[in-house]
Amino acid sequence: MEYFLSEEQLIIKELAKKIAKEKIAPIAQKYDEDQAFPDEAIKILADSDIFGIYIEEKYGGLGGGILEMSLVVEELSKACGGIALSFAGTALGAFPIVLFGSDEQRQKYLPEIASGKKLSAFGLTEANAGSDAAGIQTSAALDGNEYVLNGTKQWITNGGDADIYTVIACTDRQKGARGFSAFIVEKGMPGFSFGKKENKMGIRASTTRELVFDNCRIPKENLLSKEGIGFIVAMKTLDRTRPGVAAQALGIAQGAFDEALAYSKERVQFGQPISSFQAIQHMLADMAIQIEAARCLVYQTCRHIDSGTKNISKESAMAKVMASDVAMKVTVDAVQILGGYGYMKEYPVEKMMRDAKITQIYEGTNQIQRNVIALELIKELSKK
Ligand code: COS
Repeated sequence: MEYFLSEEQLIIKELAKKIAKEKIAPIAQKYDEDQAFPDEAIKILADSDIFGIYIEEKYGGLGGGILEMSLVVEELSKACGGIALSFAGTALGAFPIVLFGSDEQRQKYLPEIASGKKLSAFGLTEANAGSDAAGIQTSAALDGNEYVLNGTKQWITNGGDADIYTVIACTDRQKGARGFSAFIVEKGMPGFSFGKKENKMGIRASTTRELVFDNCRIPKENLLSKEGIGFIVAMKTLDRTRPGVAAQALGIAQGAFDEALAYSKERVQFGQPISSFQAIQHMLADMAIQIEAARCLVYQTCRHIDSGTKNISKESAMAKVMASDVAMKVTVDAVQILGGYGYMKEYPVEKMMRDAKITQIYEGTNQIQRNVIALELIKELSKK
C-alpha cells in the first residue's frame, strides 16, 4: 500500500528499519529472557538522533510530529516491542513538557531528551488509580519555594532508568480532576526513590518500576504551566501518545505476520509447503487485511493530529483499540501457523504474542478507549 510518506519520513522509516533489523532483532530474545534494560540499543538510537524525532529543532530535535514518532515505534517494534518502548515511553514522559512546558523548561529538558542522553518517563498510574485516573492520591504541597511530593506511582515505564519524570499529583483534593497539577521531577532530587522492578509477561526489555515520593522536594519552577491543569496535561498527552501504542502494536503484528508467512513457505507437511493449504492461506490473508486496515487508521490518525486539529481524542482512541486488537489476534494466529514451533522460544512469535497483550491494556485499556469513543460520538451528535 502506498502511504504517500514524504522523503524525510521515508528516510526516518528506513533508518529505524535498519536499526531494528541489524541491531535490535539479534538481541531481542536475550533481553526478553534476562529482563534487562537495553543500554546498547538505547546508545544506538541516541547516536542516530532518533530520540529527537518529535521535538522542535530549536530544542535540539528533528522537528517531526506524531507520524514520524509512530513510524519509528512501528519499525522498532517489528523487532522488539520492549526495546521500542524505551523510546515510546520517553516520548510519553516528554510530551507534557513539549505541550505545556515554558520556554525555560523546554530549553532545560528537551535537548537532553532529544540527544538520548537522558530518558524520560510519565508518572500517572497508582495502585488504586489506573482506568480511574482521577483517583490518584499522590499529593504536592507548596512550601516556600518548593513543592513537597508524597505518594507512590506504579508500573512506570522507564522507571529508574529515566532521568526526567513528568508526574501528576494532587494539589487541591477538594477540586477533583481540576485539583491536579503536573511536575517535572529529576532523578536524584531529595526524597525521590524507586520501588520494585516488575516481573512481566511481555515487553520484558522495558523496565517497569514504582516511583516513591517521600517528602520529595522540587523547585517550584518545576510546576508545568499552572496548578489545577494536571488532569488535562495527562489527557492531552495521552491523546498524542496513544497512536504510538497503536504503532507499537502494528509493528508487533507485522513482525509476527512476516515470521508466519516465511515459515508457511518453508514448513513441509503432507509433501507440500503448508502455504499451499487453503486453511493457512485464509489465515494469512485475514492477518494481512487486518494489519493493513490498522495501518491506514494509525497513519491517518497521526496525520489528523499533526494537522493541528483540536478534536483528537476519539481518533486517537480508535487507532489504539484497532491496532492493539489486531496485534493480539495476529500474534495468536502466527503462533498457530508455526504450531508447536510457535510455542517454543527458539522462534520469536511466542514473545510477540506476549508483547502484544500489553497494548490492549496500557495508556488506557481498550474498554476505556471505547468509552471515550462512544462519549465523543454522542457529544458530536448533540452538536449537530
Ligand atoms: N482532553 C482535554 N480535556 C479532557 C480530556 C481530553 N482528552 N479528557 C477529559 N478532559 C477534561 C474534561 O473535559 C473534564 O473537564 P471539566 O472539569 O472542565 O469538565 C475533565 O478533564 C475531567 O474529565 P472527565 O469527567 O471525563 O474525567 P473522568 O474522571 O470521568 O475520566 C477517563 C475520564 C476515563 C477518560 C480518564 O480517566 C482516562 O483517560 N482514563 C484512563 C487513564 C489511562 O490512560 N491510564 C493509563 C495510565 S497512563 S500510561
